[in-house]
Amino acid sequence: MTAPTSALAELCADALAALASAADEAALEQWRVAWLGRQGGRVTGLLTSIKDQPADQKAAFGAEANRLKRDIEAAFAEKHEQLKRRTLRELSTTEAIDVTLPGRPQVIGRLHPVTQTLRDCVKTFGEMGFRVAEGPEVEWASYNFDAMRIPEDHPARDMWDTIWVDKLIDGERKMLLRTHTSPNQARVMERTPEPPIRVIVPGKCYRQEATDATHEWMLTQIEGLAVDEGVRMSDLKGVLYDFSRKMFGTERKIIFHHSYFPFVEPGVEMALDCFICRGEDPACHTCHGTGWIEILGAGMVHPEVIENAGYDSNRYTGFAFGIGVERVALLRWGIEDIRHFYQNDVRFLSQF
Ligand code: FA5
Repeated sequence: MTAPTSALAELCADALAALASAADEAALEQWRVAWLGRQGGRVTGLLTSIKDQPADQKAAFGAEANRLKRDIEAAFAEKHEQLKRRTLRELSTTEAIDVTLPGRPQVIGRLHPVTQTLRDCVKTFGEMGFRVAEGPEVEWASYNFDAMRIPEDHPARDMWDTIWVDKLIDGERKMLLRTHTSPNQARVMERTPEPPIRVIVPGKCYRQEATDATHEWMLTQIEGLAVDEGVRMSDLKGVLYDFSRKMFGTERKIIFHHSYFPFVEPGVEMALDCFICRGEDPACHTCHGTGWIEILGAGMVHPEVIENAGYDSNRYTGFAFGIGVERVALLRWGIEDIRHFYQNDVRFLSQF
């Protein structure tokens, strides 16, 4: 740096001393405003004072002041570089990526166990020639009940505690969350001019249930319907045995009980042996001490339901079944309580 004289030399020394003590970029900025700032910067002031110098000294003072300004600016630029390099050095230790660390695992989702079971059931029936149809979850009472031979005030309506859609039509509540998939028997027949029919209808159903180990208020069912000439009860049993063997293997015990559903005659329930107590604990809360866990209701389609579809019930007969998919999932994996399925606990769900 050139050696400035007297007052200029002093000012230069002060500027450089202050610059040397700027410890970080914020302090450096403060220094820049104080010394080189356009408004009130001390070096800037020095330059504007050239015009006030006596005429014979103006040129020398001006030359000296400009040289000094260039020196100070150069010192500032160097300090700025220094601080920037130091900041980068610090960041390279605090913010560095350690490429030797193992990566964070990506959590990959999977199908819910009830969905897995549903798909396996659908596949099994598909292999037996059943095609899949769908029906609405919000259903008309006329399909859910009347078409299924459950007229208003019939005690059979009390079998299901219905969740009504709170909407009045002609002063009456006529829509509900379907209590079973059976209304689709009527829906499928209605849109099929003539049998044969071999169809399954999977979907959610809703009931106002006091929940327990085998009852939820939302459940998944698969309705099955086959209508043709000469369809017999033995066909129904054959299909259900085949389904059970494929889903549960050949070792499980299966039982048919007589049961009542207004839309079939005769009606049955099919159950599997209780995997928790094997029928040996009268206090078992999964099978309620019966030794059996019911998975489906079934039977021969009532001739009146066949006739309502416009088919001749002397010519056509059919069977129908309604499987509880959550129950199938319980039995398949030995889960002791159906309520685990919908509590959304990933520790439970990730096991399947
Ligand atoms: C019915 O829903 C009839 N629609 C079944 C049917 C279809 C009979 C065709 C005849 C012909 P049920 O209410 O029993 O029947 O239910 C059928 C199956 O759904 C039961 O065997 C059970 O596996 C399952 N299920 C019923 N209620 C619940 C519930 N609250 N929680 C879980 N699963 C249930």
